[in-house]
Amino acid sequence: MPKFLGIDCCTQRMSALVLDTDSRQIVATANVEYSDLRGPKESQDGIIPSDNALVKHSDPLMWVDALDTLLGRLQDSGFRMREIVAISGSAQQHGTVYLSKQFLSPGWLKQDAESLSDCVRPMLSRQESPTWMDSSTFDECRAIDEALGGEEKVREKSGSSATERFAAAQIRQFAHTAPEQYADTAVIHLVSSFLCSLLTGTSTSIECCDAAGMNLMNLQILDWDADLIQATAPELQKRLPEITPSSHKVGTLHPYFQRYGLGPIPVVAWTGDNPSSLIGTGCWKPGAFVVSLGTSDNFFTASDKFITNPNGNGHLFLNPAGRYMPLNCFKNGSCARDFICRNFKLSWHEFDRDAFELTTPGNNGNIMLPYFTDEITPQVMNVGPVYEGNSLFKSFKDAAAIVRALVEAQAMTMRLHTRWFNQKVKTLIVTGFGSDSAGVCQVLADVFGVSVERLLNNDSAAQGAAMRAAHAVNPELSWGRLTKFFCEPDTRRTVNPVKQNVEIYKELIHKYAELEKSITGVDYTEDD
Ligand code: XUL
Repeated sequence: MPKFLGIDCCTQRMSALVLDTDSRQIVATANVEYSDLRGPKESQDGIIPSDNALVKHSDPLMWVDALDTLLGRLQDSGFRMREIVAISGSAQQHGTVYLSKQFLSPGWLKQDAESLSDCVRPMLSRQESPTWMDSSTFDECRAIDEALGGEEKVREKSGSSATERFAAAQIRQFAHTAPEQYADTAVIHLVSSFLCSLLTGTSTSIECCDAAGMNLMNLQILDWDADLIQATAPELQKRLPEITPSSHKVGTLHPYFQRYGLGPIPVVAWTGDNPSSLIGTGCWKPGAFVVSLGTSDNFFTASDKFITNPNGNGHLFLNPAGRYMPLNCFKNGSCARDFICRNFKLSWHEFDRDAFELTTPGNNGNIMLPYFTDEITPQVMNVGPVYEGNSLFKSFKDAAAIVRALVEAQAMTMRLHTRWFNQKVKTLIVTGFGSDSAGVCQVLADVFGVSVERLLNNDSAAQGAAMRAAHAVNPELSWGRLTKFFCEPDTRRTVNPVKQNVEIYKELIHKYAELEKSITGVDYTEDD
């Protein structure tokens, strides 16, 4: 019976999941929290501590060690690894890994090596990888805009305005601040293509949907864009791998992985976590909308049209099933939810259930802007939540009111800033580890005025990776069939909107937009 392995490398953990396309079931899973790992530099939730709050780098060897540990744990779970017939993966988008010329010649991964990191360590031309959380590249973005003749020109080509957390700005900063290390860099990978390369033991190409999040690819020609490359860094073209279609088999699993009981199976190109979730939730056809509540919150859908947001918030990526994928990323997602839990010593259960029982929709007029760290949508660099409401609330003492204010704000900002998708939202599919919360799902249903559905499995990125592996090696496993097998909603957990609450939020969203304008100085309601 054919089994397909999908791996997802997210900000705080790496997970694996095996799909059986005959029994239509998940037959094995494994997880590694980066905080469990010994070895990598001291990291906070996968991020290296820095004095500059805008700098968010990770140790690439942490991901490398996580891959070894993850496969070991999957094998230790007793699952028969030999039954796996293909493998693919996904990773946090936008982050970059810098490697020396040795990475380009085959032979660096030895079958009998002690560990993957022993082989990779000597080839890192930069010890740290900037991640999607990094926002230290404002100046680099403006320089790229200027070189192209305006931010709209960058957007027309790449689907996004020059964006702080994207690969181009990260590379430009590195090339300018560390020219010698840049000169020693022979190849620059995304996190996804780097991890995929470890599986084959060769430097693989970059998958097109994840390449779309770099500000370097031209979405019309589906190839690197000469002007964007020129604006980013000297001699960058020769440092970039080729771009490959999403279902491309990039190679065969290296014999190093025999130690985990895996045979010489096809490795399918890895993509970004969000494009992978688009597949893993079964929302690859226009009409279905996904809210992914992970480290960040993301709102995305499939689209047949090339659309971008004139006000610059939001991105157009590619859909692994073909055409496009508009997306907005809200950085404060679980960072803000976790902050409130820690600050008020609330368990997730108290956050999720008690807080919503103790308060009412609309929160008696108490609203908040949810910026506990700098925000991507809308762009806010000044950190610190902003409140409007009664004095008890302002003094930051009423935990239940704060929880509701945060969750209502997160849902309203999502609604406000995704209107540029220009599609009517009929249902929301909510996924990611935050999707377990009935309270959060009810607020989303009421703010959007539509039903919220959840799937049986909320690790949709790893599931999407396994589905992509299956589709690539057996085209008879069409997207439609795979969706039917693995993405049926769990109807017992569907949350329907409450009419009275929908009316409350229709009013409240205007007040929220006003409060937001008082901070950003921009009236996003006009052009969103
Ligand atoms: C999307 C984004 C994040 C990362 C991390 O643009 O930056 O969702 O992919 O998950």
